[in-house]
Amino acid sequence: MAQRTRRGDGDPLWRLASHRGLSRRRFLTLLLAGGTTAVLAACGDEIPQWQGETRPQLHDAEPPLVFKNPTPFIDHGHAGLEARLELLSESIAPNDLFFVRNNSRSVALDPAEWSLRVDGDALDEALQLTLDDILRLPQRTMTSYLECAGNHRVMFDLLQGRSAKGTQWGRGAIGNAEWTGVALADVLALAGAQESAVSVLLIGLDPESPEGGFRRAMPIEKALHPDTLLVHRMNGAPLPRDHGFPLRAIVPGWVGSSQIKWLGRIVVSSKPQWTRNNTTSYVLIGDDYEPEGEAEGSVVTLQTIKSALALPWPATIEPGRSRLNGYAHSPHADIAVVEWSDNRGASWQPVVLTGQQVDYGWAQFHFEWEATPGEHTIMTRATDIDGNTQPNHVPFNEKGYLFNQPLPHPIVVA
Ligand SMILES: Nc1nc2c(c(=O)[nH]1)N[C@H]1C(S)=C(S)[C@@H](COP(=O)(O)O)O[C@H]1N2
Ligand SMILES: [Mo]
Repeated sequence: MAQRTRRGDGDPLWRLASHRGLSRRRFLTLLLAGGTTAVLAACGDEIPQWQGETRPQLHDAEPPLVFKNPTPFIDHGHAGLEARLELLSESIAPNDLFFVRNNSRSVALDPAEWSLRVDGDALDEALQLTLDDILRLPQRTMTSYLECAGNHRVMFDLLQGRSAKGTQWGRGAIGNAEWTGVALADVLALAGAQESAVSVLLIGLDPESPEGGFRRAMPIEKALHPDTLLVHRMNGAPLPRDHGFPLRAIVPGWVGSSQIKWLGRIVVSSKPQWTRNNTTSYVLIGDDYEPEGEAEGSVVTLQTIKSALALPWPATIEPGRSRLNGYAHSPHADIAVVEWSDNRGASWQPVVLTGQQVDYGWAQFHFEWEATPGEHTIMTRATDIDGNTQPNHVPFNEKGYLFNQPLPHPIVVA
């Protein structure tokens, strides 16, 4: 699998600092203390100013599960708002149309009172960071899609006749956004992560979720990857409350559950960390999957390659030549080709890929179709530049994760 690192650490201030023999940790510590403001100014770099939301109302009698307007979504209840792909005409999904998945409810945090604690046995010392501290660290902006592990789950039922447990997501438990924040690696460097560190656990501040704070661990290699970010802005705006205000993780290519919202604590450990989200949740349980470590199945980390048409399911369109749009994405590498078939896969034709794929974002595509009256099925199938493609069959797993067979999209032409 090709590791995609398209934005290396090109921060000019850091280049200057490292030229002078400063360690990354020392550099970050100086930045925090404000001691290098002069160097920053000399480099022409601006310290981003916090322009957050106004102080949230914390005293609602019954706080909502989700703050945003649910009207444009397919509402699955239980804080599951599925995006309607047909409303996403641009590559970037606007914040108002970006899907939401909470395991309990959205949290309203006061940025003035919020802080991030970093601790664990594989650190030199525990660290407490305020939002201002985070804003003083080197900033990165990166596009990445974010997709729930259970996106397409309903297809196990519709296409294999076996329904899996969990929210019956169609195709919209996904969105593509531009995120701004800091590298998790920088926060770990600041805390003095030791050689002995093997696992990094991220814990959210949603107290009602199982275990008190939704949490997910990742191996140190993934935590240190320069594209694993802690972000405070989404599509140029302060991170909305539903998406983890004031700080969330973005772990490109990994399933949504690893991208912890309302981040409050990071535990850096010299031992693997097992919590509900890598033992009983987010594991593949079924005849074709092997349990690993303390988990009941194989642990779901990376997403899978998929494609979908930006149409309602089922869709109704008028007869005549029609342009059909869609999205394709792979956690492994850029999309190389997408093909479509209107004869259930007997033959395939290439689509047109639109524009450049940005960072870890999805690819947009379109093709022209001669719509004749009647009922039709159109399939799409994506392949990435490493040769990964959508399989004809995904073995069933109880919780319905990672379904990525080509979807036979029902279309009525009338
Ligand atoms: N703290 C916290 N983080 C969380 C969750 C949660 O319930 N609590 N849900 C996870 C899941 S399962 C998904 S799919 C993504 C959804 O991100 P979004 O709501 O910003 O689209 O957030 C993840 N991060
Ligand atoms: Mo999810």
